[in-house]
Amino acid sequence: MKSLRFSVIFLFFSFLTFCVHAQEEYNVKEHYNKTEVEIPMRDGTRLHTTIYSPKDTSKEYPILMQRTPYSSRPYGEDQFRSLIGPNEYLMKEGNIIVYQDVRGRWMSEGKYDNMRAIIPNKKGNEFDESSDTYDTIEWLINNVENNNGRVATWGISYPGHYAVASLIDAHPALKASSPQAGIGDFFFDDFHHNGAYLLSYWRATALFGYDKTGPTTESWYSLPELGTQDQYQFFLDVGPLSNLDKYYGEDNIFWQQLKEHPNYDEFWQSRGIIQHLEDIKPAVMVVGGLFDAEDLYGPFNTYKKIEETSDNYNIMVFGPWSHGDWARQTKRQAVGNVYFGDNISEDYQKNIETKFFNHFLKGDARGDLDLAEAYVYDTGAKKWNSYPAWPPKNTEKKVFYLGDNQDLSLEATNNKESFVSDPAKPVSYNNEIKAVFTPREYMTGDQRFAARRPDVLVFETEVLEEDLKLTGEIKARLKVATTGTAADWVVKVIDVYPPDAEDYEETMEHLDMDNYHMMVRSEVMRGRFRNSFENPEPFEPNKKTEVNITLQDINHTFKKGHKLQIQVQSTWFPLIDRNPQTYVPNIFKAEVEDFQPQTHTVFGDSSIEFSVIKE
Ligand code: PG9
Repeated sequence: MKSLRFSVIFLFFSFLTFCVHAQEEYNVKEHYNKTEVEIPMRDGTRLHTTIYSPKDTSKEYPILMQRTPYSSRPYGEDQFRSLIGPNEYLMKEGNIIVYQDVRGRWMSEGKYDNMRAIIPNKKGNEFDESSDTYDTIEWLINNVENNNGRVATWGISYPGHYAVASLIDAHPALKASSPQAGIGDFFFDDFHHNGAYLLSYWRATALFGYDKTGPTTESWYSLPELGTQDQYQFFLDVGPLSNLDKYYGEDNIFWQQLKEHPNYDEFWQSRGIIQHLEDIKPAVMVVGGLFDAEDLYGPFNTYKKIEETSDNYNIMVFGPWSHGDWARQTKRQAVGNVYFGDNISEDYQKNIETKFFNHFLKGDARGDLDLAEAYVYDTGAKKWNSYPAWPPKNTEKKVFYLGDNQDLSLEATNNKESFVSDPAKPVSYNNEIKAVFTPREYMTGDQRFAARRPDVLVFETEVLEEDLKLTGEIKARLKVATTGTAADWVVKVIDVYPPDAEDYEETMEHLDMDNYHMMVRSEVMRGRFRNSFENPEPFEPNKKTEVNITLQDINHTFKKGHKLQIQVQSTWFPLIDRNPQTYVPNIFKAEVEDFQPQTHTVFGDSSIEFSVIKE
């Protein structure tokens, strides 16, 4: 607790220092004018839009726009943000920076729709986030003084999703976009992973669940207070998800939608944006964090889909970042206990992000854009790699089997390992009693607490005699059985540190990094969706069954002296909700008696397929 309090105070004062520093060094109000306008969309709905324009009117500027559900505050033409734009370099050199409250949020009119579905071939006044962006750009280039007719969009997370939307049927003035950790699909990002509901996001349901009555500068929702740091205990005591209804009534539209759509039905499918990324014209730079707990599916699949369907300029940058770290000014980059290096975010902002925007917005004459196709940090060797393609083309599969006495073997075995999975005593997803709004640090968290539980299977290599670099896609091909009729399957890829591993400033004071079991990648498959996300099916008790899980890409060197470890488990609480392990049509409506301990088995011909760069 001491270290937590210290780190919160430390973070608070470093944030204050940053603001003061940014303000001391650069005062936005001295260099920019601010106006607020209501821009009419094609259906007449007016969107509240804030425009920061450089006071120096001796030249023209491009427009950099972020559309957001999180407010374009501060409101009032005499109230200024201390930092505007994607980074301080673009702010200081002068650009027209625009923030817009998306339809139905804050000071904008209209009705909000979570992950509003894109309407292909819109007719008449039909609208979506793509047309709202088009109409906004059309208004801006015709009404904002000193603009050079070139526009870019950017944003992180939900704003990143709206940047992706700007690419579809893009306005011709949209020359570039940088969707960063953009949500791709709420069935695979944020609120679900492969159909498992992220209970850890439950409080965030309030953020998007309630309609407001009109334009407002004040929030119209409040987050439920759990009254404890111990979210594991809170949600265990709650029991079946239906007991949460007392916190969110019928007026929480999003909570109702989550409960009514447990499967990947038309409701979720229509809201996925990846499917619409065809024939994209503007230049795109996708940015993501390799330890982003919120949106990994979105950015990886945005880049890959555009690469597949379009011949525009399309690159990606994935660093050793958790959600949004790349936009911060923290000198030391760390995620949880693990430190990755100095000035990683600043170097990215200065030498990649600023170059990208200037090249396409200012026709920057400073030489050709010599950026790589894919910058992907090696999170084990702790250095940047650049690749001519992603996933790299010159790779081959490296397959490990979940073998005898829990070794990772290069051959399948006839072995099998069983464990009792008890929903009354689920495996925690992290080892700290600390309430979260959305999960973050577990992405590099120490997994020793789990490895020592009888309901977590552990398979590992011997101590590596040479570096093992795993780069690209990961596919878990499990062969399992259960005495029940439903089960979740979690696969975790772990880097086991040697006894002499160095500690970092960020390492919690009670912890040493020797034998640290660092999470590198993890994913869950809700077993009912193993063959189809749209049409779930039960397990046949005790029948050997295939469950395949795609884990998000990695670029990680397991260094000599380390070990590669795989953990397999069936509860992950309260990151995800508990599976009753009795097949019910909708787990949101499961009853107490549905939650039963069951014995699960993992067979020795289960495998984890990695990719390695060919020598
Ligand atoms: N993807 C993040 C999020 C979405 C919905 C709820 C909570 C978080 C984000 O937009 O930051």
